[in-house]
Amino acid sequence: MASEVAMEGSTVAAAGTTDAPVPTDKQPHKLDKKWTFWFDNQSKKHGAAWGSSLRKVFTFDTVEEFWSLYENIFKPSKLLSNADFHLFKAGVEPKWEDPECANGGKWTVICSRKAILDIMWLETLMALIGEQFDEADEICGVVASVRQQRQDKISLWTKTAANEAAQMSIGRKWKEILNITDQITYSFHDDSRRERSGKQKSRYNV
Ligand code: MGP
Repeated sequence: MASEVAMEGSTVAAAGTTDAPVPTDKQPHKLDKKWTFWFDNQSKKHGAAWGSSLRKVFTFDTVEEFWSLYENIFKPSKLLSNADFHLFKAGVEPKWEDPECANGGKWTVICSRKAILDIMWLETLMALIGEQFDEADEICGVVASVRQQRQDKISLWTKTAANEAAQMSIGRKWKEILNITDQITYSFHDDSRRERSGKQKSRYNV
């Protein structure tokens, strides 16, 4: 029979039992929601349809899983050119076509140096899983894009592009989190979908 002893506020079972409860201080720290990492290596798909190399990597909902994933694989500076990393809310696909993203848009920060790209990526990931945005329901996810001919960038995708107040609040908060003063711009997915020229019309600035 399992005998239990209290140790520093946690409950542990005596050795020799098979159904020992996990000490509370060893239990994983649950996040508010589930998140999914995605990866897209576009460099391998010359001529292939957009999205054909987009892969779901892992869905997690604890702090411990996040750090283990981050430490092992997720550094955008190590990506080859034309590759993207995504962290999106579980159930939301990082595509304009996803119902949560269809009427949305994105704030974009240009990263001039790889070291800055890594720092901004990590700061943004922690802000998302740590629910630091007041308008958290508006956020779909974040994408780090490494581009050969252009500068690398990080884009924060949101849900309701037409809701200017919400987007401005998110843009301001993101700049604060990244500790940047340069202007950042918000574009609508609808415009990107229509134009497809590589030129992004900026709708809001902050
Ligand atoms: P991109 O990868 O978002 O931008 O979109 P990139 O490569 O950094 O270049 P930019 O200068 O356009 O910012 C590049 C192209 O990929 C788009 O013009 C679309 O043709 C296609 N594409 C990108 N996204 C995010 C989508 C998407 O969600 N759905 C579809 N169908 N095509 C997309």
